[in-house]
Amino acid sequence: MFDTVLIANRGEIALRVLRACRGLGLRVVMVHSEADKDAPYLALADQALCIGPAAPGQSYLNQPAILAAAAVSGAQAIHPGYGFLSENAGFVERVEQAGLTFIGPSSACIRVMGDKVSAKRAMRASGVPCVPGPDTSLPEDPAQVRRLAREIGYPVIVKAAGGGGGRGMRVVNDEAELLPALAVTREEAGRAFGNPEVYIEKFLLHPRHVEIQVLADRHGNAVWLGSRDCSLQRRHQKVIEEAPAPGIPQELLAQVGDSCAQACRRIGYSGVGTFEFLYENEAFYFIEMNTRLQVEHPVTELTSAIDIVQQQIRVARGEALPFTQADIACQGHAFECRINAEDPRTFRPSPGQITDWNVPGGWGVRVDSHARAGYRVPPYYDSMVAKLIVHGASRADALTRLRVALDEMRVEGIATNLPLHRELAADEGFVDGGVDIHYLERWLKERAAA
Ligand code: MV4
Repeated sequence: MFDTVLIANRGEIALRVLRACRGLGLRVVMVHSEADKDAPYLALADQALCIGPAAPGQSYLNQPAILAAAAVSGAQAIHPGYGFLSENAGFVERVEQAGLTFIGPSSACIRVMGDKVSAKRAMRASGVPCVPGPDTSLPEDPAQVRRLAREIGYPVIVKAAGGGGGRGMRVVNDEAELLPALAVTREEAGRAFGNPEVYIEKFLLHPRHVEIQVLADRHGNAVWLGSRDCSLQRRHQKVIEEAPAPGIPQELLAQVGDSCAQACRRIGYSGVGTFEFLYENEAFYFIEMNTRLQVEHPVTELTSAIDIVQQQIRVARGEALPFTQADIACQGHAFECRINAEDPRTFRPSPGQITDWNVPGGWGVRVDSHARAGYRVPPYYDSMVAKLIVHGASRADALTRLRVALDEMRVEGIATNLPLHRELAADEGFVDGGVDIHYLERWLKERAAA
């Protein structure tokens, strides 16, 4: 059993995980790059160790340095946060082989889900509804490929098995485009992921991005904690998330949620996880599973009243889940705005020193952030400086609270996307709920033209 956790991440999630560790009476070792040496949250750790230069490849992705930091500090467990090494099966294997606990699923489960073809096969076999298309990678034979695409019906999408999160995919509108698209995607995938395997699916034109949060222990228990809608995104970067996904029939959601929990039991999954679905015409289509804690987990925490990070650590310690599906009741509605250090119109990153920092508060308002006045946002990492999360009894209540909180929040010294969030919180389409994955990019284009 571990009593010391090494946090192999930075920024708001490093602080979020530290707080969860403290709540469980655990010691905390933080690792950091040279660029983060003055980060205020490091002072809260029992020990802080520098693991390399600013470049992520030499620090937060530096596996030997992180394993050495665990060895010298006596940490017996590693929390990866999100991004960086959180879904790296090779790293998790090394952690396991070193006799340490990885706070997350087994390397075997991460490996299955990392290959999007094997993930789809496992999910379809477990009764999770998937996008129409084979759950095998494409054969070499052009005639066979053409037949498969014709069976699905155009448009189809070619995706790399090693891709995910929007990398390595190409839409194919008709048969003439099929083989060229296939060749290019294969070539790119081989270079980018070291795996040239590709697969095809029906391309859905106007879906929403709806996801299901799951939590599973190491004793075969698994639950789902409700839905989130993350459709409001630009270039695969989510901007605002909410829980639950609005306007979805409760019985349908329960059916899909139960299929996710069942799939976890079937594959021996443990830890937290997210099933990503496309949702179109009142139907769910599985696309990918994320085997990590997600940025947007707080909206689920506020609606489920479950501390997801604490539960993640507890199940890694071998504890059984303290509740069953029948105990879980989602209450009210929550939104999360990702506050980024970026120009609100051009989206260019805007690192630098924060001169003034005023965050909102009050009932139903939560701010997860590692920043403060005087903090210098480094240019080397993602530009998120805070998450503003609000909860209300209804979607309308939560939206009102979101507007009030956004008006209160002030960040000076760097540009942020707060103006964009304020505009979106007043936008009719967003206020109505249920916009599709293309809504924000369309909205930005129209606004730029006006
Ligand atoms: C799709 C799709 C339409 N049809 N698959 C993009 C990210 C990756 N997770 C999967 N993605 C998509 N897969 C089929 N069969 C449209 C997208 C997609 C998308 C999905 C979720 C959120 C934003 C998106 C933006 C563009 C495309």
